[in-house]
Amino acid sequence: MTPLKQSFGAYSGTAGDALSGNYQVGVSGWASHQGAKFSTYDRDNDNYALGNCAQEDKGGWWFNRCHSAHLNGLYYPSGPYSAVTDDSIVWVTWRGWWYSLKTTVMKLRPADFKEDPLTP
Ligand SMILES: [Ca+2]
Repeated sequence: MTPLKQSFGAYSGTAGDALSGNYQVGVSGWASHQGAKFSTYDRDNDNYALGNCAQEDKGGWWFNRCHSAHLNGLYYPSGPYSAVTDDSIVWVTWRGWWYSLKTTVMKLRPADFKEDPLTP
């Protein structure tokens, strides 16, 4: 089965745009999650030729090489942590790679979603 590619629209919010990789010049080639396929420990669909990001970073995600955001990583109760890889729950533009977030929420909707269903 071919994994589905995800896509997302323009960022808005206060935590920074970790998904697009546009937070720093020159990193979007490996940092952007746009169009990434979902990878798991046994399904390596990322763009990292030397390994499997889902195995290294301990959770399934739409990895590139590997991530700037990873909301399915490990939870380290202390917040700041050290590990072999940045395998925690990460949103790099808010707390960096070495801070494990405590709570995240993902809200998904169809690509053809309309906020006002009466507007064509
Ligand atoms: Ca790989």
